[in-house]
Amino acid sequence: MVRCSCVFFRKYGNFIDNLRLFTRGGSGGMGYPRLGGEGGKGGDVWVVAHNKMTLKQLKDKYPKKRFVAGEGANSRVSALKGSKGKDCEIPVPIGISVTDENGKIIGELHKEKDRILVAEGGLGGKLLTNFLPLKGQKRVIHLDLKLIADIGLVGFPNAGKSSLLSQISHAKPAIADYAFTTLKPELGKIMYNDFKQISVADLPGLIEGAHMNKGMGHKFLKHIERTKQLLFVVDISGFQLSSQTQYRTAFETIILLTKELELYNEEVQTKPALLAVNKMDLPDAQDKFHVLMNQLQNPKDFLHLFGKKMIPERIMEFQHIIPISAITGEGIDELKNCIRKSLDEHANRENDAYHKKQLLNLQISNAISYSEPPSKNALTNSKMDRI
Ligand SMILES: Nc1nc2c(ncn2[C@@H]2O[C@H](COP(=O)(O)OP(=O)(O)OP(=O)(O)O)[C@@H](O)[C@H]2O)c(=O)[nH]1
Ligand SMILES: [Mg+2]
Repeated sequence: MVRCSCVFFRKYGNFIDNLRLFTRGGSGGMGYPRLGGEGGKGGDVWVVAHNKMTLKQLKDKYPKKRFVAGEGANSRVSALKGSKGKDCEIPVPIGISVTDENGKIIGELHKEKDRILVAEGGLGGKLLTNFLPLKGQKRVIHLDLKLIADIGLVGFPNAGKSSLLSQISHAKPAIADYAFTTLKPELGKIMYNDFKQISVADLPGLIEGAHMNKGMGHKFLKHIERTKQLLFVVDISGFQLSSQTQYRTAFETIILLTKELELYNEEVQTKPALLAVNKMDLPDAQDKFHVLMNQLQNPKDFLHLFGKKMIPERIMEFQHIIPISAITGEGIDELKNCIRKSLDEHANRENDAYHKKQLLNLQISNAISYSEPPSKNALTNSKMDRI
């Protein structure tokens, strides 16, 4: 049987968020037994993050998905120490997790030029190896992309997530009056007057049962793992996928989204969240908004409307609830301000926590040095002071 070294990838249109590659470090060079010469080490294979790279480009550029570093040079009379083989660099987008065949994480690339060694070159031949070179490390690796954004949009299909993204940023996502218009994650940037930028990830809509592979949004839930905060977008008139499925009110969609997040990964559900209640330009929207606010203020009074399995362990607490219309622009400025405020507050809290930790470490290390007898070095210094 011929084993295929081709690559598995999931494909959504032109978007690929996972790729399997073969990598091998270069072999070492031959040693020179007669003169005790040492062969060069084989080159290493690195995964390196690049700003503009995508997995699709990587796949198109290297269709064989094999990355082998150069061999170390043999030891020669003119160069007894052979030179090292050429390293091989695999350019990948920022936000990649690299795992081995067993799913063990080798490393993560969070910013431009971050690099991870994935396959080491073999040693050159030397006395220890009887002057024979060693082969490079062979490794199959998986690249898994998780977008890095400040805010992740979470909502049922058709709620107006992409419409909202196009209102608050220069992004031009597809918008249409049917479920699952957005097929792949899209990033946009909110620009503020003081040049601060906040990145927003628009994701395909989620439906109930998403964690059991219903719809397609669950495939993208991993992309909110690294966003700092969540922005729930709900349609004030609720949601109905088709005439065969149950109609859900705005409140129900919030509860069901919360449950889906919880079933996916409880940690995601603990992220700070904001709620944008969209389509406030529609008739009766104001009345429905009052009803929704009452439900959100007293959620326990309304949970009996749900089947037991649909009730989340923890009800989402929103930092801000903002009624908006992504069509007329109503509430958009306020939403932008709330997003900014919420992220700034979060950053301040993280900063405070960091400083407190630093202070604590300092106090601990001071306490340790007070309780320790003075070191030899300290004695020498004090002696020197006297001299
Ligand atoms: N009346 C009104 N319609 C809106 C508003 N926002 C979005 N829509 C409409 O709602 C429909 C769905 O909008 P999208 O932005 O594509 O919704 P989505 O949440 O991105 O949908 P998916 O990509 O399928 O998950 C489109 O026909 C929009 O024009 C709004 O504030 N008011
Ligand atoms: Mg969309």
